[in-house]
Amino acid sequence: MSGPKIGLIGKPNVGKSTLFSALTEGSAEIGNYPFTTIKPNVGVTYFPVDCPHVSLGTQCNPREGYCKSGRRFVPITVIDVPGLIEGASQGKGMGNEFLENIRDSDAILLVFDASGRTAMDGSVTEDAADILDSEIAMVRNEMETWFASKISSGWDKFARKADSSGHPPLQSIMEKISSFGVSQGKVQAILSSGSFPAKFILWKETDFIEFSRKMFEITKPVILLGNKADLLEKPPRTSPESYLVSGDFELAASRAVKNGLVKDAGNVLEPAGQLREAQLAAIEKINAVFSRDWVKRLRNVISDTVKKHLKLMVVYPVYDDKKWTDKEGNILPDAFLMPEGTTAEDLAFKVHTDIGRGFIKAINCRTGMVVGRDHPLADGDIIRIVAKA
Ligand SMILES: Nc1nc2c(ncn2[C@@H]2O[C@H](COP(=O)(O)OP(=O)(O)O)[C@@H](O)[C@H]2O)c(=O)[nH]1
Ligand SMILES: [Mg+2]
Repeated sequence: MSGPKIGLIGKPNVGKSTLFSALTEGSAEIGNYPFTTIKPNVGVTYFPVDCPHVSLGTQCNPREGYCKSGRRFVPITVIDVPGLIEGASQGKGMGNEFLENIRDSDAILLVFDASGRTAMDGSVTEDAADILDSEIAMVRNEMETWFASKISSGWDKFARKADSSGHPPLQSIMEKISSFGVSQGKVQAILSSGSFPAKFILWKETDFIEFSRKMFEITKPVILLGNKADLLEKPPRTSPESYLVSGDFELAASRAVKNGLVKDAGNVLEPAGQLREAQLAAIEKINAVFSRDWVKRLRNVISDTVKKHLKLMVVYPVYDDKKWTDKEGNILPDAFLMPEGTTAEDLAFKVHTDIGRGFIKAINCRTGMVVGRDHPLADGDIIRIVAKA
């Protein structure tokens, strides 16, 4: 699967599968009862950017994603993580296997029912505004406890060996959590952000939880997504930093676009062609919600997740610095989402390990300037890597 991965996580019935469908137009099941989604659903959504092919006066040939009217749609993987209930990290409900999806996610959209009508066990309640904060805390706690239990399993044996090995603690802990794919720099940042016992054998439950918390903070941004905004007259009095959306209306909008009934260019939908009265009324109802200033469109949540939270930028590697093509003549075949601060050498390694190893120099194809291996790239850069064959 392609691009960065975003996991949709939350208790049953908050609308994860609806949001997943709206994003991917896939076929996740939608139902008004817990555990509709038995297996994690994985799909693709797109992050649009202005495509540089426009300045060439030609059309690009994307290997992944697509390009339409000068907009390049870069793929992003979305994972619908089912069945998180209180106690899941201890194996309750469906158990904690599904939490493995967190391992794969670069960012987590913590979905909650902003209308406060879904009780903790997923059943429908009428008045539960107070549960929002505890709901968010519950989901966070389950994720953190789950990861803490992953670290602490087999700890005594690990700790005795590591403490007596004479290896640097960083090296030991890197090996312990290697399956999480956290870079050495980030593990270092986690360790120095808290006060952890110098000897591993002295680590307690609270230290594992602390490590887990910092791991999310530093490596996997958790973004609060309040769903079912269409049921609200005003924003709920919780978590001011959360995004408020309507998965139901987003799904209706994406299906209407697919059927050619509406255009969805700006914030609201525009009727396309002759529509029946009922259809026009539905569009009006959707637009009334989309145009509230405290309601966010789903695609803007994704674009904030990519830019603001994951801090990614788009870089285009090419083989020919004049024509912006690969060896086969495909124009701008790749658009990679890479972290801010990515260097020319990082890009070379992303293209291919051999290209990274054989790195000689890079060329900024817009300016024709040579850039060195440590040169940080900028958003939208088109780069030719020159490497030893
Ligand atoms: N009013 C309203 N209902 C929604 C919204 N999103 C989902 N639902 C409903 O909530 C129920 C559960 O949705 P589902 O996506 O299956 O939740 P999941 O268990 O988190 O995957 C379904 O009846 C959906 O139609 C929304 O934005 N507004
Ligand atoms: Mg579901």
